[in-house]
Amino acid sequence: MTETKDVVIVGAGFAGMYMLHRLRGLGFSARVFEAGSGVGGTWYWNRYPGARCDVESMQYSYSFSPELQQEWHWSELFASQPEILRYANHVADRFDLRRDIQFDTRVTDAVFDRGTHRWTIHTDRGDEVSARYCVMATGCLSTARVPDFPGIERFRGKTYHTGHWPHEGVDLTGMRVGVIGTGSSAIQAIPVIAQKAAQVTVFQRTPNFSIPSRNGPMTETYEQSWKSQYPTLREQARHVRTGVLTDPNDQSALELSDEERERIYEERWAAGGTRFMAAFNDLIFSREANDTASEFVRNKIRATVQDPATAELLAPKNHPIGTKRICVDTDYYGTYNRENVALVDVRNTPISEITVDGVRLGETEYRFDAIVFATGFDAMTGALLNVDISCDDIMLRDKWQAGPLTYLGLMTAGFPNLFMITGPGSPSVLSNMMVSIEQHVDWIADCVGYLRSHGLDCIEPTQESENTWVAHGNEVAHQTLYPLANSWYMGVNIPGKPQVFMPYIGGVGAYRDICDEIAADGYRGFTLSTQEEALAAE
Ligand code: N01
Repeated sequence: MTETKDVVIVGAGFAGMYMLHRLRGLGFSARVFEAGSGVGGTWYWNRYPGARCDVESMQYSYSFSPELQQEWHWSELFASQPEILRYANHVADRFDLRRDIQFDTRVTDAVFDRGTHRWTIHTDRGDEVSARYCVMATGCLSTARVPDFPGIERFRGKTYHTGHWPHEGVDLTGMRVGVIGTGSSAIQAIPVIAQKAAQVTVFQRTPNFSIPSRNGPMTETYEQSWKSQYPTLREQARHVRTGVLTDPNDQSALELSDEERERIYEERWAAGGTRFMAAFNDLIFSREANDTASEFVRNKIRATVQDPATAELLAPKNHPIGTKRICVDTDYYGTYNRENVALVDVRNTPISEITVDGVRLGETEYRFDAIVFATGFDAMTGALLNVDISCDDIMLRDKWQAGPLTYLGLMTAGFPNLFMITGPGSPSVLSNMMVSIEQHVDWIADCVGYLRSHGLDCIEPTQESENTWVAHGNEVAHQTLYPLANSWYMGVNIPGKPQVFMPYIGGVGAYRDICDEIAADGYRGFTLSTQEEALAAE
């Protein structure tokens, strides 16, 4: 039996949940499909030891409900994964979302019919739903990736991926553990694993810059400083570059004396977190300015790690700070001073295979009881392209063969009535995801409300507007230092993936203004039509 809905939403993370809430408020019927057994998306899957958000919780939370943001209490400045998952569950209960979410169900394909202006969506559990609109709320970092190491299936011990951590937890006490990767996930996990494991060996291909979080318990005073001004602060966050209030300093790093610049870096380092990158206004634009910040952090690493050879290996030299996602940690570098932690450089001698007993590099074999793959994700496009999305017999993955093409990161030409929340071409991963999710959900909700109130039922970007947006996105990206790094922002971590800078770097505030102006201008750059008009035009 085909079920009929106004909207199908794919994913019940923070994007899918809020989308459902907004659509219900407008009187649309919606069905959410979620592959996991619960809500929370990223925070449902990434349960590795030490997992926590590196945006402060007072900012990494929904702003749409004044009651919700006043009543919820975060116990730490940076919430841990279990606490964020509790929050997601609380939201699902508070807004009675579960009755429209079908869990343990993966959407397999979605086909648009230009005759009816409807999507037909299928799932791996045999569901078939006909929907006017399809909203992909599939997340930017939800397709975990284990590199194709030969011999992986032979390993006698246990293997884990940080993005698919067992829900029952893992006891690594007394074990010899190999950790592959040194991105954000590994940098959070390694210090915690090292406290229990007998031995931790970290395999590093590219060192990352990491800033101490200075996490701590939430104080009543700090909490109230936010809650008493929430409407104002949330509004400010919506208009700053990253969607995070970081106390930006609008000075160039190059206009100060060495002493004064160093003093500012020291202050930011002591304060902790990603606000370090807001120390000066040109750190992502000027290599010379960036070098001063990069060298400051390298010196911090050298001062922290006792073994000089290990410190040099940990100090990033091949990419400017911030051009790979900056990491935020609790005692990451200090962990290398423990006797049970060792660092192995795999840049020059890559991992050749996984053996029955462990990991082999050239002639050297490292033996383990467990291997943790902290090897990242097929970011931004992976989850979207895992679904067979098609229109006019064209698959989205074929259209995007040379890289994702979108208008505003919200829609793609040739695929009407298909929305993406925080899709490629929008600020997404370069921003506070909560701010960007709310902005996209509100825009989409307003858009489908507009179509309904104007007697329309179809929206699709023109090819021209998409071309212009993609060109603009590339132009802005290349004004920064970001393309200098081999990052997942560029798709470099996935063999064969096209190398284009995927998120929009123009800033959350500027981007919001563009989206709002386009909507206010009757959805400039989109073709809006009724079924009859579309058929007549054929
Ligand atoms: O993944 P990553 P992640 N041999 O892709 C290495 C968000 N996040 O899960 O850099 C050896 O960053 C790879 O090396 P290289 C955040 O946006 C947020 O850590 O490709 N090594 C790299 O070191 C983050 O950026 C939070 O040379 C191999 C690592 O694996 C994003 O998620 C917490 C390899 C992968 O790092 C992804 O982070 C966690 C190979 N064959 C994550 N293949 C917070 O909010 C890959 N690597 C706190």
